[in-house]
Amino acid sequence: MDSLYFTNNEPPTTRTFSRVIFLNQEGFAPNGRKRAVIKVPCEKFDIENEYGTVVYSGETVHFGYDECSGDDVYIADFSDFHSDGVYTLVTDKGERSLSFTVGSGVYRPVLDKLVKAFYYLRCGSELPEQYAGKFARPTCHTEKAVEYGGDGTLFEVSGGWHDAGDYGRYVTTGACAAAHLMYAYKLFPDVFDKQQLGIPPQGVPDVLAEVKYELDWLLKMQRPDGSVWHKLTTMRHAPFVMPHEDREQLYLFPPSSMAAADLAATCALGAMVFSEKNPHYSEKLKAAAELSWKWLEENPEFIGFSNPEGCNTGNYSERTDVDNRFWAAAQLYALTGEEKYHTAVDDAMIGFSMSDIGWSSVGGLGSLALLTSEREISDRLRARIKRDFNSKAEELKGLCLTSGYGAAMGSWHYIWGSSMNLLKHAMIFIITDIINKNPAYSDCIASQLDYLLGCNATGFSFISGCGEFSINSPHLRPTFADGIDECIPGYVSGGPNANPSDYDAAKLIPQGTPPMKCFADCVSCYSLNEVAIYWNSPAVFLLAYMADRS
Ligand code: G3I
Ligand code: 9MR
Ligand code: ZN
Repeated sequence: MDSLYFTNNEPPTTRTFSRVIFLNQEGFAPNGRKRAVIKVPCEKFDIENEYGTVVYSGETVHFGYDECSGDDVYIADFSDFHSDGVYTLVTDKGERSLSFTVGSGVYRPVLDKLVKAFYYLRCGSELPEQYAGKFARPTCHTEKAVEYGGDGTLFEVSGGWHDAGDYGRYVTTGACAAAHLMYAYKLFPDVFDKQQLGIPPQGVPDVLAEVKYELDWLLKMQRPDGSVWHKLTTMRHAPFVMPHEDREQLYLFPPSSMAAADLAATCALGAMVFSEKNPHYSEKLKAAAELSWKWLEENPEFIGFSNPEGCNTGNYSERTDVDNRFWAAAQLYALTGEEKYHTAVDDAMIGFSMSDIGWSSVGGLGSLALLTSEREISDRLRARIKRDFNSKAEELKGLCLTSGYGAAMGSWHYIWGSSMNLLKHAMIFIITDIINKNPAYSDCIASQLDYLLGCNATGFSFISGCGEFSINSPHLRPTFADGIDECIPGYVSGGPNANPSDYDAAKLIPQGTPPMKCFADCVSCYSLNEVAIYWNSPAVFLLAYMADRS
């Protein structure tokens, strides 16, 4: 989807939200915090049930000017309303919200859709109607790959998830997304134990079956010496065709030390997660993790990645690998208890955040490895982890409280993939509460979910198929090429980006638009509205936490 401007010679049609009340369009748990944001003057509000009967009345609080959206907003809080049902919020001037639910199961379907979205991204296998329904499609990308610049030897490296709206498969983002899902499972197992997603069963909870699909592919990306190819893509992004129609040559691009470290970490984590359920597989993952660690020891220098001439698929370049190596050491220490990993962890503690938790900065995943393990760690290390999480959470809480929409986001956070920033921040709040054994940030956590599901200045729910006014035209090849109007549900959009850099977004978003409003639900706008596995995965973590509490 190059440009809708180019193809039609006129602006693409995009939907805009026509109401003035913004709230979580899926709804709230009976005992949860419940809020709506109203962008016109309003003193009083009612909650009406499905039959138009007023079941609750309240007064708003004038929050004032919200910097990131440019809106002057009022807050309607009805947290002390606890009855199950489907409702609408109505202001004293007669403006109505979209409908929302109050009920203890409210977040389960959202969580299910978010996890199932990974299934629909499976590469190298058919999605039969039995599991994929109307989104069924043939298998894709099963041709063998060659090494870029190599001797033409063919490698069988099929499998894994498509990374995003494109058909590339990248080790660091895949490893990070799989790790988020495994940590969601480790911390909130009850939520997943009975989950029925309608995917091929593996004798383990479905979320782990889905993770295994990615781990199987990651294992193929490891070379015999333990080094790991950085990515597997065609030379250029495919046109907007179905995956099985993309038949260009696949290339394995040179190894990076980030890829080796992230693979070691994720396989070590997988070895722990699968140890009881599939011991043979667990051993295989452990061996892979150890092999890549050995390669990292033998190759202590940073080996980065940038695209060779002529290649335009994702770069996922990083400037350092110290955080990646820390994560690998921490995860291997948690798995084996061997002192050499503890030493490596202790030695690595300089120059990176220990609470950051996305693919480009994974120190927080190393911290999670240590926090969730029984292994002894030095007081110095424990103190550092606590300090990094607590100070970050306090800083983010400050942003959350000064945002009219409750987003823990400063204007600088609205970049390509801003949803990942928001979701990373939600994860940091959750982990800090776990560290302190005190739910001090639960309101902040709820606010991040509210934003994602519609309580933001665009009015969109940023998860496809969740909420009445949700994104439906993401930059996602199959969703465009399948000829079905409805988008596959469960995808998190990249979200508002104050520096829109694709051709259409740059034209569509007027200069000076406030950061939170720099968004369009437009298929060609990849810098605003693409989807990605590593934007879905922290959302799974957040929804698992929310479902666990409701
Ligand atoms: O970190 C800087 C920050 O310091 C600066 O103030 C800010 C101002 O724009 O930019 C920040 O960098 C941004 C960076 O993402 C942060 O991660 C860049 O502007 C932005 O262009 C960059 O976008 C990345 C994009 O690829 C382009 O490289 C996205 O993070 C990344 O998610 C995205 O990944 C693509 C893959 O290449 C291909 N597959 C799809 C995937 C999703 O869109
Ligand atoms: O579809 C691609 C998307 O996944 C990437 O995030 C984006 C940036 O690398 O690139 C998209 O592909 C575009 C390519 O870069 C330029 N030509 C148009 C492509 C979209 O169809
Ligand atoms: Zn594929």
